Amino acid sequence: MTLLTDVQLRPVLDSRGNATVEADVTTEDGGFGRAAAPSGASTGEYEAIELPARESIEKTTEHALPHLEGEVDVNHQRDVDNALHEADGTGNFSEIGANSAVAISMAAAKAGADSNGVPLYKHLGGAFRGENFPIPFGNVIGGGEHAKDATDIQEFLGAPVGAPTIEDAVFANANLHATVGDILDERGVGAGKGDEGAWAPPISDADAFEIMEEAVTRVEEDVGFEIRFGLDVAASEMYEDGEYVYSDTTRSPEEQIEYMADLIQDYDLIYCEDPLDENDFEGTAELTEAVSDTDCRLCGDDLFVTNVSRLQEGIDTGAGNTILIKPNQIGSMSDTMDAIELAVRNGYETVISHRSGETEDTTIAHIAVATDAGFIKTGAVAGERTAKLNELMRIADRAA
Ligand code: 2PG
Ligand code: MG
Repeated sequence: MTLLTDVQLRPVLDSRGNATVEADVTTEDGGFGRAAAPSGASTGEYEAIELPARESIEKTTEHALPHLEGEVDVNHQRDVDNALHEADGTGNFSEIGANSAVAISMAAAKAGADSNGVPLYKHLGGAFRGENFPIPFGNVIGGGEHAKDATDIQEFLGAPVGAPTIEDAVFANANLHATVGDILDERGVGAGKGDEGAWAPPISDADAFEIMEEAVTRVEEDVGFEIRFGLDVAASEMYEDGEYVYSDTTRSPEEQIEYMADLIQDYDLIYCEDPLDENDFEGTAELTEAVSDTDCRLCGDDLFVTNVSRLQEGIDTGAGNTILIKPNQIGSMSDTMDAIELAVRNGYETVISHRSGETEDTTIAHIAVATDAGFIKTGAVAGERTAKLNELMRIADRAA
């Protein structure tokens, strides 16, 4: 029994310059944990509810802290998370805010780890064996809700599948990011960067595919191992009145399924996230079937929102074969672990993910290692992204 004795909440900056919630948790034996909530831009309709940071802090301080301080055991994470749920009382954290809830939940896990004298990934149940590491998806070209006047598809993601070590994988993605920058330069295309540090050039999706292929070939030659790429289509963001609206065309749901299947086959995509609207389980199942002879991880982000009921619907209908895991989509560590467990039991791959609005918090790196996730999505460059990547390399080096 290690009592949680104190919770401090404060607003801190996220990578977009918005206020987010940071939590400090202390235990009776001096254990300490600090965590901050990330924040999405292309948020799913069914996500747990984030409140403005200061409002969430005020409500959580009033309603939840009295049920936590001196009341729960940090070695029983479910007690911490149940107390948060009970204090909120809504099922989706709309009363106290999922941002405070997830920050406290993650900070309590870290305080528990500290009190036990082990790194978070071990406290969460994993033991890094050295030979397994999550393959990092590196966002190198992007648009959608993350950058104006850039690609329609939200993210073009490098996947260094042949990298022998996490270090090789992380640096391959950085190399890919730099190489895309060189190619844009050679083509005379000026580009800023989107919310996650990816290049946000004013080019078509077709041009982005061409540049990705070229960049992957160049980096493969340089590093000597296989690199593939994938997409986060974030299709809900382009779905309007029953159609997918692209800058140059519109597609019906049937045409969207065909288009996605063609892209997966033509570019040998290893990954395709949210190819269809977040309510379209049947269409996603149809696409899953259509590409079942490929090794493409067809992933639900807005579709599943790290929620066991929605994932169960996906399992029942055959929609997708992979789930994106974002702790703040569901609001607590226990709910996050439940989603991972349900996925693994049903043969779904897991991708532990950052949000477009991030902080220097590294919790997702530990979750990925603890649960032996196949992949982690956390950008390629930019400090709030490299925080997670550097932590993965520290874990591999046993220094975290
Ligand atoms: C996504 C994420 C992260 P956001 O759609 O997968 O890349 O973006 O945090 O804006 O939802
Ligand atoms: Mg997504």
